Amino acid sequence: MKKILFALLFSLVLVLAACGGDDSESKEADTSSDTEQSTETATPDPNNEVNIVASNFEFDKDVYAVKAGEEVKVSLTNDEGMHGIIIEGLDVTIDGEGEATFTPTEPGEYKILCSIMCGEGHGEMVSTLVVQ
Ligand SMILES: [Cu+2]
Repeated sequence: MKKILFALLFSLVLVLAACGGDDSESKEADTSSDTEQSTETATPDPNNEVNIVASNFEFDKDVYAVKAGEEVKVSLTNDEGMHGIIIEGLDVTIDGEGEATFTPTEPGEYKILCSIMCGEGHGEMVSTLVVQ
């Protein structure tokens, strides 16, 4: 009889331990999303040769930076799927893979969006071009 009681207690401990494990997993997921947000705000050094690589459904960087008053060459490569770019406010469009050149004059932040309806994640394809 004692053996059965011990077995019951032991299985109860196992169930409690399993619940505790689930809690710590969800906490880990929260902290990883925090670190993602902090990298989004960092602005890289300006480079007027911008190579953007698109995949399903994001561009390879959250922020690209260029210098104002100098010619900028943007190229787009599709690593996965079929995407294009529109840079809002700068009249720059690349549909599919290709290049475009332009000279930004106004410093500021411009949105880079996907120009091709590529699927479910299309609306999430947003990056920023910082003109310094
Ligand atoms: Cu798209």
